[in-house]
Order: sequence, then C-alpha cells, then structure tokens
Amino acid sequence: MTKLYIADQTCSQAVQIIANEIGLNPELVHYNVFDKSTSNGDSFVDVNPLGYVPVLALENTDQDTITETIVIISYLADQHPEAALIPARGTLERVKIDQFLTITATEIAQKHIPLMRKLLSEEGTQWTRAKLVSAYSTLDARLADGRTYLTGDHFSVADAYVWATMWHERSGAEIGHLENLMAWKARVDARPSVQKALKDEAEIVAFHRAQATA
Ligand SMILES: N[C@@H](CCC(=O)N[C@@H](CS)C(=O)NCC(=O)O)C(=O)O
Repeated sequence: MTKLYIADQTCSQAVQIIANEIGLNPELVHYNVFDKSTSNGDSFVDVNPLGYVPVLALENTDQDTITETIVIISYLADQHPEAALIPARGTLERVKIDQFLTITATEIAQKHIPLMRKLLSEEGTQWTRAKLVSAYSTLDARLADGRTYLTGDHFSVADAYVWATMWHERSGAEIGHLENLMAWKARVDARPSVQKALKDEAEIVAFHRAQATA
C-alpha cells in the first residue's frame, strides 16, 4: 500500500487533505520530528535523508519516494483530474497556481518554521512576522471579491496548502483582523476532507505515543 509519512500539525496535512478529496487511503506513518522515531519502526533517515515530511512512498516497481509538499499534492491532483483540484499542466491557470504554491512554500510555510522554533533574534522575529502578515494580507485581498476559495469558487490544492500552514498563532503573526481570510479558514475547517485529516492524524499520533510509552 502507498505510504504517507506525516508529522503532527505540519504541512503534511495538505497531502492528507488532497488524498481525502480524491478518495485515496494511503497508510499513514507518523514521524516524530523531535525523537526521530516513526510509528511503524521505519528508519526515517532512510525514507528521506533530508529529514522532513511529507513523503509519499509509492508501491511501484522502483519503490519511488516523493518529497516536497507542492510536488506531492500536484502529483496526486494531476492523477485525478475528475476532482478538479488543479488546472491542467501547460495552461496559464496552472502557471498561476504553481506561482501561488511556491509563494505559500517560501513566503508562508518556511517563514513560520524559525519563528515556531524560536530560532530568531528579536529583529529577525519582527521582520519575519511582518513578512508573514504581508503574505497573508495578499490572500485576504484576493478573497475580498467574495470568492469561496483562494483561486475561485472551487476548492483546490492552494486551499489545502495554505490551510495546512496556518501556524500564525504558534509563530505570533497577528492576522486575526484579516476577516476574509478568517472566514475562508472556517469554510475550509468544515470540509469533510479536512475533518478526516485531523481525525486520522490524531489517531496515528496517539498510536505512536502509546507505543513509545509501552
Ligand atoms: N521542502 C519541504 C519542507 C517540508 C518541511 O518543512 N517539513 C517540516 C514540517 S512542515 C518537517 O518535517 N520538519 C522536520 C524537521 O525539519 O526536523 C516541503 O516543502 O515539503
């Protein structure tokens, strides 16, 4: 069975959501980013020598492993065009969503991480928080025309990725005043694919914890 390596409350939720949207049921493996253990005993350094989730381990002849959130969600969405989660490759619409996903990875997800891990000086903290507020403000402005989701009226990979990296509370970026974005977040919270991702994640994390204390 295809395996999806995830970590608690991280960007791997984006992959879970997209898998749920298309009805895939990969085996979830939890990676504890602190003690480096996995819920099924796999050596994570062998799975991804770069040491991060998400990783999708395919069951193909070459036993390929795919890393990078953008690449995995795009791959899954491309495999299931009927779910309309991403525009077709080669179109300008696809270029725009790729641009959006890249901004999410570089200007949102990776900006949060040193803040959440408290790795920055006071000056670095202020600068990085301001960058985040600025990035989220562009999303709020995008939603101001009343659209339901970030790229229009259909849920897409863009919504899954941004939702999975809404770590503003943990990194102290104050965006509660961005009303369009907060309303969008509530809509995404309510999607069955998101609720299932949270439930499945909680179950595998609890299983892994119980194993560690047994
Ligand atoms: N370039 C990767 C980065 C993924 C990443 O930062 N993963 C974090 C969770 S969101 C992680 O696993 N961190 C564990 C660590 O660095 O020890 C991607 O875009 O998917």
